[in-house]
This record gives sequence, structure tokens and C-alpha cells, in this order.
Amino acid sequence: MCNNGEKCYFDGENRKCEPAFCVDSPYASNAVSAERFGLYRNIGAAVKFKCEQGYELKGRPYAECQPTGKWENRFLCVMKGTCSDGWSFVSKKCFMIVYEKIVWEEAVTKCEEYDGQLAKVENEIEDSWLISQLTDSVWIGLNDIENEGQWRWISDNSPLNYTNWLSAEPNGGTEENCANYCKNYCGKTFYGWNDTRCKMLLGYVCERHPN
Ligand SMILES: [Ca+2]
Ligand SMILES: [Ca+2]
Repeated sequence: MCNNGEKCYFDGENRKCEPAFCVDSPYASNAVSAERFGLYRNIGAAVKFKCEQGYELKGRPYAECQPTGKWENRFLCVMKGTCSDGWSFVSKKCFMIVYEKIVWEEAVTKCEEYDGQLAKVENEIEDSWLISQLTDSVWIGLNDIENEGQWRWISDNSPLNYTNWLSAEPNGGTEENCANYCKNYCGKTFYGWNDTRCKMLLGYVCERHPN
């Protein structure tokens, strides 16, 4: 006799068993079946899944019944709104502050290498969170390199909406075309934005989409 899920065949004179279908039901964490007509369990069958609310599907949304008679998932459901290690989730974005001192343009490149962009600070939540974390000056994605006085964010080329310039800033004219969070060397006791020479060596803050 073969076990449940197995089929019987003859190898010469010997009777043997091999898996014919998957006995168990496929299972995946934080996922539910997306099949409307029940399960196919035969070897090679694929069962479609979707992730529970608040989770995002990575991969192909299937569990496949293997020749071994076991299900194998082709996907993972990961929690939405989470950031990779080293990044912090704030206001629907992930931020990472880096205190390696580099010029503004290099900071743009570095953030891209991290699969992100030099940060666009677009509301008070992001702004005050960054200020609460800062221990030194950092570049942000704001610049008026192309047209003097027309400040834009490098990430999406959008003009300024929310701002947090320190008083009397920006003041550098064509000499200062890149923006940073500044405190001590701007003669302040709190952080705000300052325009400065793009060739200054400063830390930087990157942003990227949550996972
Ligand atoms: Ca300028
Ligand atoms: Ca300035």
C-alpha cells in the first residue's frame, strides 16, 4: 500500500510508490489564497496567493506542488512601510543620515548608489525628525545650480514648497547653490537650512521608498 498522496507503480516486479499530489495545503505567512475554485493539489500545480492587508508581495504569487509532494512558495509577503537596516521610517519614507564628508554632487551619487536620492524635505514631520537626529551639518537635495534663486529638489526637480531656511538665508547668490542643514557654523543654536558652496565637504541625508 502507498501512503496518502502517493501513487503505485511497478518497477520490474517490484511495486513502488511515488508522490502523486501534495497532501497538505499550501501555506505562507501573512498570505491568503487567491483561488476562487478551491485547490489543485497535483504535482506541478500552482496555487495563487495574495498578501494580507498591510503586506506587500515580493516574487511571483504562487505556491507550487513539487515532485516531492511538498508545496514550495515562490513569494514572500513583507510588511509595507518598513525600511531596510540603517534606514529610518518617517512620514512614508526611509531616511539615512551619513556623516562622511563629501561635496554635494558626490552626495547625490552616493544616495543613488544606495538605491535612493539625496533627500527632499517636504513637510514639517520630516524636517523636525531630521533635526532631532542631526549631530552635524548634512547636505539635502535642494539646489539652485541651474537658475540662480530658483531652488529645486534634485530627486524630482520640483520647486520649493515647504521651507525651513535659517533667518537671512539663502544669502550666497551665485556663490552658494547647494543647501544643507546648518547650526554652529551658521552662528545658530538650532538647525535650519542654509545655502553654501557646493564644493564644501559635508555629510548627507538620503531618502528612499519603504520596502
Ligand atoms: Ca545660489
Ligand atoms: Ca548661505
